Formats: sequence, C-alpha cells, structure tokens
Amino acid sequence: MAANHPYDPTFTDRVVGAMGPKTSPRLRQLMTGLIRHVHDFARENELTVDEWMAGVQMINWAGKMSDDKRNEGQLLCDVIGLESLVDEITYKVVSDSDAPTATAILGPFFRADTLARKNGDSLVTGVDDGEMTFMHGQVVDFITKKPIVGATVEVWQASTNGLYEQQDPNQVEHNLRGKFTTDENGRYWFYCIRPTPYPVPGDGPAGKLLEMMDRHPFRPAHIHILATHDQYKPLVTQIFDRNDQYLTIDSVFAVKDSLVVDFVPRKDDPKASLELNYDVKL
Ligand code: MBD
Ligand code: FE
Repeated sequence: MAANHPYDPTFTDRVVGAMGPKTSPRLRQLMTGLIRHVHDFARENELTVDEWMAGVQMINWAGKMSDDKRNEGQLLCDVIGLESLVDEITYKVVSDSDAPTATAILGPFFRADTLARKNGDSLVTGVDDGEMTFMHGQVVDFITKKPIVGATVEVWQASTNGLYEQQDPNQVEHNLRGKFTTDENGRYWFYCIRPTPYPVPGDGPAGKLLEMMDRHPFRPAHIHILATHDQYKPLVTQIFDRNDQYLTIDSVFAVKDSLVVDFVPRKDDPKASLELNYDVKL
C-alpha cells in the first residue's frame, strides 16, 4: 500500500514507467522530464487540490478564449518567459557580429496569410496617428555578406492604440502588416509607423496572471520580422526602439541588445518624418 502514496519515492517512477514501448524516444524523454518536474513541483510546494484546480481552470479559460486570432496559451507561456527560453535554446544566443541576425519570439499575432506588398508601399491602410517611418534595408548572407535577391521580408506591428489588426474591429484587415520581396540588390523598403509600447491583453488569463504577480503588462515598442529565402534558415525576430522605457523590463522577456534600433529623422520625404535602416543577415 505504501507504494501507492504520492510521497513514496517510487510513485513518480511508476507513472513514468507506465509508458509503453511504442512511445517515441523523444516523447518518452519529454514526458519523463515533465512528469518528474511537475511531481517535484507539487511535492516541494505542497500543492493543494484548490491550487491545482485554480491552475486547471486558468488553462481551460485560456483554451476557451483562444481561436485563430487569439492564442492565450501562447501568451501564458510568454509571460513566464517560456517562449523566449525555447527560442534561445532552439536558435542559441548570438552576439558575434559575424553571425546571422539574432532571433526573437514569433509571438501570438503572426498571420500566415499576410498580404504581399510592393517595395515602397505603406503598411498603413487606414487612419493612423503613428509617426510615419520609412523602413528599409538589405538582406545579406552572413558569411559572404552578399545581398540575397528574392528574400521575403514579412513584418507586423501593433497600432498606436496598442492593438494588432486582428484584435481590433476598427482596423482594416491586414493593416500594419505586409510581405515584401528583396530586389536585385537584396533591398526592401516600405512605410510603417514608429511602434509604441503594447500591453499584453488584460482580459484573459495571461493578463490576470500578470496582475496576480503584481507585474506590468507592457512590451517595449517593437516590429516583428520574419525573413525567409529557400536557401537559408528562416529568421524570426523583432526589433526594438532604443528610446523605449520598457526595453529592460519586457513583459515577455524577448529583448536582445543586438535587436535594438534607432529611428532617425528623415528630411524631404512628405510621407515620413522618420527613417529606420535595418539590414538582415541570414
Ligand atoms: C506581443 O505583441 C508579442 O509580440 C508577444 C511576443 C507577446 C505578446 C504580445
Ligand atoms: Fe508583438
């Protein structure tokens, strides 16, 4: 009977040992680690039934709130640093200037069906009070430094009201996002807005958890980038405005020094008062 008691040292071994021979080696490894850590977590903290059920309900709430426009499960992971941690584990941290551009998390507001736009187009398709910015740069091979022709540069950003297009019924669909292709010199260029700080949505479990942990919900102003070319590894990253007050206290822990950029004044362009030059290394 003692062997049935959760505190019995053999209890966790029995749960792990219940996996059958048809489990893949990787799943066996991951589930063994997960079960061991979750059991240790419960034992070390003397987790009660009520606390465990509160956690279960938070997960269920996240599921209920989520659809193709909202991913609360991902946001919950983000606020506890898990998406940033797995990003770092997967792609390693690069500080070397001769390395590909550093990665940052994809986040929950990427859309796979982003519209192709032409170089020179604007991401702003509705009324927007953001500071217009001319963003441009070159996509290059990090080893040869040669331009990469025909690379895809996909970008997305939140509006100044703190909402991405899919979160906001008042924005035109696909506002502030677009997919560009580099020209014969590996260059891309378009108009966007200077991003502003953005709060993780407060009306779901991720927001609630932040509140319960007495944490602020803000992410520093950022622009998401996904750069791809069929001969290179895809790059998922974000760039951050150097002047942002949340740079060192990002609520989802995604900032890396090499991803901090400067918006500079732009003269003689009626369409934009700011400019951002950003080269991408694949
Ligand atoms: C965001 O805008 C974001 O980019 C991430 C990673 C998490 C929450 C909101
Ligand atoms: Fe974002």
